[in-house]
Amino acid sequence: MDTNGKGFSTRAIHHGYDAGEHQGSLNPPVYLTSTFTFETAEAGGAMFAGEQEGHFYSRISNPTLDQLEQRIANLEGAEAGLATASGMGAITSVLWTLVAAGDQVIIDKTLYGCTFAFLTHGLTKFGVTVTPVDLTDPDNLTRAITDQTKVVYFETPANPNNRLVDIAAISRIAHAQGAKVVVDNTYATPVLTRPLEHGADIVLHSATKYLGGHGDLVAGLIAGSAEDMQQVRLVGLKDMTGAVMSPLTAMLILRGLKTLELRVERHCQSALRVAQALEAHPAVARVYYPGLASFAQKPLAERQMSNFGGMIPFEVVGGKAGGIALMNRLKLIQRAVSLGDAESLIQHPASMTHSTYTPEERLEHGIAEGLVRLSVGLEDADDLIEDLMAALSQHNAIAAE
Ligand code: 3LM
Repeated sequence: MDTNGKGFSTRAIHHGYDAGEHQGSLNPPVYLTSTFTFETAEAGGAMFAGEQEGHFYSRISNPTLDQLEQRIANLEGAEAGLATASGMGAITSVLWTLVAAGDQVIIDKTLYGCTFAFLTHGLTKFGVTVTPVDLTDPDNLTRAITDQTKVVYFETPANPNNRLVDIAAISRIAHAQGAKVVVDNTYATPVLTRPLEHGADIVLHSATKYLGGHGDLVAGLIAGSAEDMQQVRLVGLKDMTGAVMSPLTAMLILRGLKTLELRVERHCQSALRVAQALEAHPAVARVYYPGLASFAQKPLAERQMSNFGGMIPFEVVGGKAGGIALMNRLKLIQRAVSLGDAESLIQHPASMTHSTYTPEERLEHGIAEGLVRLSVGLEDADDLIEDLMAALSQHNAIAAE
């Protein structure tokens, strides 16, 4: 179907699929197959040599994944997409492709814990220099970038503290040195930010989160130029990580994408109300939500995002003990890592998602020990606020003791 010029949701539902080509099946068929037969032995050889197009093994390509890859590419404004088994599979497949021993990767100071661990403990074992830089000020990149810098890597908003990075400013500086810019867009989703439109080269996702949207799968997605995606497919994914998505998972994400815009609108609407209610409560010390007037980078949020997302990191009075006590008193909001699900989820980054940082690193990288992170789900905002206020009212009594 030609979805050129159509709106986001129309493209999320229809792009790249024509029921008429599949016996009228409204939804794309799921090709549950590991391998594909060759018409002739010569045809098989030609496919391996890259002289003939076609699917021959599902670690390299599969029609169901192909459908999903076209859709994410379209939604991110990219030439091509690539599906992976997890967000970490996306990150490792991209980086193993782009760097070699002797190269430098510059990363923002705040990254998801396992991404930080892969870069600082994993890649460095193979002779790659990884330099954390505070990219919230682009001038810091100008000072840190060298001829060895191959990749500048960051999240915006960053997990867990919602720090924002100016994609356009960072891309200008990186490109002047010939470095590629890779953005983890898991938090914003292409509904709120499309990094490639701001100059980034590659965008990637933990599709486990908002893109899948229902907490029932683990997956990753990548989008960028056709040339970069082909490289990542044939080097990083096929040979180095093997982190291939299952066709059943691709089907679930195609289903999730149909409601992505609707869901993200609701996540944002509820999150603003919850953030305002939290900020107004005396037992809450700080709320880091880009939609609040108190958020230091609000002008950048307004420039780079079409709304402010569903994630609320906040600190309660009483630091870490206070945060943990609050979590344990919640009745509706679930204690769990991950994010972007229908269910609201709360977790404690210092002991959970960001326990891969040392306490010193967390301090230096702006991840407070007392921070708790709320992923605002799709329940009624009134019920979420009631749950939080009930837990916080007990907090007042304890804090006063
Ligand atoms: C979490 N995050 O709770 P997978 N990039 C970002 C992420 O938040 C994540 C990944 C990549 C969480 C997972 S912690 C054990 C649970 C910004 C994951 C990695 O490989 O699909 O989990 O994506 O913050």
